[in-house]
Amino acid sequence: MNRYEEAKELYAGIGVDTDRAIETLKNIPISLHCWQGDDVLGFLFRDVALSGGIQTTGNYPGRATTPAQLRADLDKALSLIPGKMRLNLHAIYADTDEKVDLTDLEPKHFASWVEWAKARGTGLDFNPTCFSHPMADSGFTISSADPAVRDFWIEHCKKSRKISEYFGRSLGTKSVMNLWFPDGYKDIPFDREAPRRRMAEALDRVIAEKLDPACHLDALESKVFGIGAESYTVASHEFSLGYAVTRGIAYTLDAGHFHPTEVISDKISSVLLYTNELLLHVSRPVRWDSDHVVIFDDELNAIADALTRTGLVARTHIGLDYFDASINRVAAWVIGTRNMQKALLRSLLTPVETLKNAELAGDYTTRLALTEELKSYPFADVWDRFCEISGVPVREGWLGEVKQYETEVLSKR
Ligand code: RNT
Ligand code: ZN
Repeated sequence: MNRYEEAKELYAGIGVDTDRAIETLKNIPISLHCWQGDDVLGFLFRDVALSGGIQTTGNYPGRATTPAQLRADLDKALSLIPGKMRLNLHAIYADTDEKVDLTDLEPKHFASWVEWAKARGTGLDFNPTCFSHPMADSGFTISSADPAVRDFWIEHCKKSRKISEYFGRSLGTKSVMNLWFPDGYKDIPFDREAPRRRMAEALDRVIAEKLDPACHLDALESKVFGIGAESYTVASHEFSLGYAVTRGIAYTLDAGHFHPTEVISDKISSVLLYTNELLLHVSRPVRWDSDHVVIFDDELNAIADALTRTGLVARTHIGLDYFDASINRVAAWVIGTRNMQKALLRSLLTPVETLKNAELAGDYTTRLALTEELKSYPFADVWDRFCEISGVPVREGWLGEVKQYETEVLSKR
């Protein structure tokens, strides 16, 4: 008997069907964030610095500087990741030689991405880019007190929705468009209300046009602080959740956007009582919103548990959001995505009914005993099997391919 067969039997003994877990995992899409490939710089503007209170640190060689390079790197990463994938694009990743500003963007500037996605059978998601632009230099975008600034960003977000809808229509799978605004104050504001009122009004203008819900979904991301916006962020948790609930859009939970000991895994079940859909930005904050590569840690497993035990995974869009420029960027994609999938699989290998019943019966002894014993069940053998049948390298087998790609391609850039 091979390792998988043995694992299958062990799990069957506690009422878990490993084949079924693999089938379920195959159909849970993970949206890969394009911006890990080039340190969130994009291609639309040259010589522009990353702003908005987010930061990449490190200068590992081989950053993608053209759409073709980024697509080659993405293809390499996708060849090493099992399961169903989507690609998450920001507006600054437009593929065009035209000199266009954010307010001029149209679907045609993303046609090459749609071709790329079609050929690979992946969906696309989208984000307006409300940072790294002179119009964001004041620290405010859509909630600015200056109507010219506000209108610029409203227009950009409206144009972005059209691009998102075009993705959804062309690919036959809804594009999730995440709205994130860095707006905030470095020091203590006098008036905390006005910017929030302006943001809500601006957002109402952005989402006023009804788009086909089969093609496009709006989501709003909250944040507690950013570099340079330490004292006040307009789109706080309460602002964003309240807005999403009252306007019937999705809320975005980013793992790094809360106080350091606060976790998003416990928020999922509450948010989805009040919104139809949820977008996750799975990330790893280390002491702050540092956007480290996602590892297989307790919080990642808790996020997976919150999704799979309840069925809430069906109403949740799982996206990744981290950017580490100090290691090989293709490896960063592969490590984080495989970890997300591993956590989902480990969670899917849980005797849900048994544990639910123990809890309902007040048998907390069984709940604790089983949960702890489960931790040493051979989920890794099921994971290896999943990689094998998905035609991607098993265990660290993928690393050699990334190293070779680095030698042959990345190091020559
Ligand atoms: C920033 C937000 C936001 C960005 C991306 C690039 O703190 O997390 O989601 O990371 O849009
Ligand atoms: Zn995010």
